[in-house]
Amino acid sequence: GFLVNVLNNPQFQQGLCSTKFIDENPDLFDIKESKDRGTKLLHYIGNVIVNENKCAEKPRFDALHEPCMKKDVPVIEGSKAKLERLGKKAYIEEISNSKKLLLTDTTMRDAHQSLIATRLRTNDFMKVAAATDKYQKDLFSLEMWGGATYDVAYRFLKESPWRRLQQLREAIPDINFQMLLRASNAVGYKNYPDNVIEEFIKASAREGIDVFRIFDSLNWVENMKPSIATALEQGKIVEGTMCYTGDILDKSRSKYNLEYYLKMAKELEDLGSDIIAIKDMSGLLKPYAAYTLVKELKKEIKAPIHLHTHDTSGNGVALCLMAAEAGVDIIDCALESMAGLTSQPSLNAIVEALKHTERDTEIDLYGYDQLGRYYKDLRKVYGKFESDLTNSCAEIYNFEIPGGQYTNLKPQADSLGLVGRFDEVKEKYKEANEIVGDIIKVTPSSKVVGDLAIFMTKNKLDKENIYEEGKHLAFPDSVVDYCKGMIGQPEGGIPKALSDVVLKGEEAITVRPGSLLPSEDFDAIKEHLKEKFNLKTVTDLQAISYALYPKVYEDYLTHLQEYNDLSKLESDVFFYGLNKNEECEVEIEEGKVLTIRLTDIGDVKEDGYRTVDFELNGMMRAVEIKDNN
Ligand code: 3PY
Ligand code: ZN
Repeated sequence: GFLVNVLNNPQFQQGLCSTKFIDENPDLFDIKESKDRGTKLLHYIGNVIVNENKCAEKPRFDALHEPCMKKDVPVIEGSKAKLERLGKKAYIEEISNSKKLLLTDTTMRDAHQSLIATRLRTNDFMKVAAATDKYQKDLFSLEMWGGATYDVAYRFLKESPWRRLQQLREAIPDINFQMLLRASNAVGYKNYPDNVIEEFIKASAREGIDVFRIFDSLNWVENMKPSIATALEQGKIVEGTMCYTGDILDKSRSKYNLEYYLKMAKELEDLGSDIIAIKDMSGLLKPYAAYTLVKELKKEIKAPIHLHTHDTSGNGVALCLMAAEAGVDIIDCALESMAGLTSQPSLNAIVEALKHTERDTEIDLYGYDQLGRYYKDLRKVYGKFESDLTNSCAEIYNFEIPGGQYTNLKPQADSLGLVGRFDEVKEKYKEANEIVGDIIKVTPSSKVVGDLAIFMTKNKLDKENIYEEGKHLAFPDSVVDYCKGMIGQPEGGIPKALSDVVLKGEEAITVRPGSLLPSEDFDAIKEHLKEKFNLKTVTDLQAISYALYPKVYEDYLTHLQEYNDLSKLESDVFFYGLNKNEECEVEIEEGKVLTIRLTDIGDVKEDGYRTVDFELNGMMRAVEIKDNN
């Protein structure tokens, strides 16, 4: 059917499948197939209405603010154009010499990852892509890919992250694109074989990433070497990254002290990093500590310093200003309607705070306001993914939970039968961190601590009894992998008392996991996918996605075959379906628009199905939907 035609189309196979792809390939759709697509859409929407929205009244959303494009802004050179004109070396030097503070906008990656469970869809970004390109040229970069965006796209949005990158690249040619790469964990939760990491980085560079922020979840530099080297070979900007934890001003905590970070920064610079990033994923870097850390790094390190933080404590802007005062070169922030709390500090606030100072960003906020108003409206459509965190929490300094995890841990605990016990889980998180050896906590090491915390809460374990009681218990997979050395080596090593009780005699490794993992056979993957999904050819990008996430990727392909491409559906319909007598339009190919109206939702019948009645382009159509509630 349609999917097979699409997937076999050479243009799709080369990964050039932009929105234009369908427009340019009308031969893919004969009349029967286009009917088929209508039916599949009705099934998707029917299923959302019955099983996601549980037949409830759908919230009403106002029209989204459309950024005004009329304002004449001074024509300036975009950061990507400048990078290409000057070449990497001179471009980086210019950053080092610049008095003005440069900014990265994380709205398209970390901001929504931390606020609304990474759910923003490509369709919604594309609506403001032109405005973004016009108004945000003066940014150092847009962080718009990597981290959790990759698997969430397949898992929950049923769209391809590669297509997002391609479409945004085409629509935003002038601004540097930045991604977050978990070193040997790529955009996943475990170490992958070296050849997977290599192919993934090469493909990301080819498809449009300019800046690779590379970190290891245990700050184990050994584990960062292959990805740093590969990204450098592609000629891209590499940000060698240190994850910040602890408190360098607290002299009673000696493990992650100033010397620790200075030493690591030096190592990363020696590996050829163009920029050194401080990744404060949990918002633990306090303002005065930020000042000291940046000041000392600027003395020791030639490369520019790029600061990333989260505003969970409410100290975000303050620490950015202190870092600016100490000479930081670039800071991550987000449009104000997507900033604050577990997200990044507000870009607008930082720009205003630095006006008429030495570090003035010289950013004209007009266009940023236009974009911010769009995201403010849009965020309501994603309301159901918001956490219930409504105020800043300085308690984060005590628990050290990363921004993204902070919003996820509660639903995770709830779903595992710990409803109403989140305070306990947070206390256990702290205790679990001690048990695993006071480690850096960021994806995926944060998952080890989170899983252990939940496990301890459920099994009534504490740091006294865990070594005895644990003998009879199977620990969570993430904890077992950690003890086996499969995510790497933490500072100070893995505590023996823990690995003894967790591994129960199994062996652990101390070398880089990637050096032991057998190479992935991409040809075999392609053959497998061809056969299983009846495809003529499989692209390199598809094979990479399978190598990273076999099950998630197969589920995505199955969903695509069942419901077709849903990327043109508006997000309110994608997430909530339709109300009775509400209508939506879906452009399934250029000039071909389907109008869909919901007319009735039937009662559950004996067989567990409901009949959902629609009008499709004015014609009555009923679909049978199984009610899973
Ligand atoms: C990620 O790895 O996705 C993160 O944002 C970690 O902070
Ligand atoms: Zn972050």
